[in-house]
Amino acid sequence: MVVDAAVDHDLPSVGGSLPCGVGLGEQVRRVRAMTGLDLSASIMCASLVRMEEEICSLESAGIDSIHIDVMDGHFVPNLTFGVDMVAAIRSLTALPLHVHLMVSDPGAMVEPLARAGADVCIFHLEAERYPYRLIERISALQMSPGIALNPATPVDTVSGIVAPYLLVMTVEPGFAGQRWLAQSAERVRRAREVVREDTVIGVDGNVSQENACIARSAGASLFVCGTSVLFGPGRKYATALFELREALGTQSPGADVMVRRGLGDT
Ligand code: S6P
Ligand code: MG
Repeated sequence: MVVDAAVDHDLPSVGGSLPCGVGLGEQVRRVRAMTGLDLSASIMCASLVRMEEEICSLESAGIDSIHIDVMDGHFVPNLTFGVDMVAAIRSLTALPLHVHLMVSDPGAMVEPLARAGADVCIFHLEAERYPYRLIERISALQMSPGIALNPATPVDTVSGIVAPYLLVMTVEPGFAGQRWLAQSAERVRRAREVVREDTVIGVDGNVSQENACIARSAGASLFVCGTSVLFGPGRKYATALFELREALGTQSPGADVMVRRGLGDT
């Protein structure tokens, strides 16, 4: 099945009535177009009591998108944000909002999320019996659909599904601050082989600079930045993002897969 799901979410020009209008919209758009990288801030790792300030700082530091983890205490043993938080963040920034749904009934949330202003809506394959239908519904709501895979779910299960985003979980979902699972690089490599070339593959969980580079050469281009690379005492967002972009710039995108297919330099 082919769903023409890739909604082109042009970044609106930042400014106007948005509190975080720091005028970086064009610059961010250019950098993204040049590098093809998407550094996405996992906002559950930011200071929750200073959300407006945090969003503004991330935006002025040049983050590409905001990753919002929605949990229901059922699909994962934790609770985080709901639709109202997505709407609140939408009122602060024009950056793309990626919502990662870790809930048992993702279908029940897609209309409210679209109304709240989400741009990308990622649901877990393990939670949805009818993923083809849900992808179509999300697309019809003018959001870009994405599928997330738990570490234990075989990557080949997504081979027939077409969605603009595939999020490979590199830890068990539910909490920040966990350890990268060793099979993650191989899973990204395999994902790069089984999904369409234009599907953006993301990694989520313990994305340190080192792990991001491993994932980059395996074929990932979206990096969910949490406590491992962006948030933490004494870390400056602009410096962390600059260093991560520099490190990723030295990796050949998808080099591992090219080598495996006999198309690489070596
Ligand atoms: C966890 C959630 C993630 C985390 C992020 C934390 O289930 O989906 O988005 O917030 O991975 O990053 P880190 O670097 O603390 O593991
Ligand atoms: Mg997440």
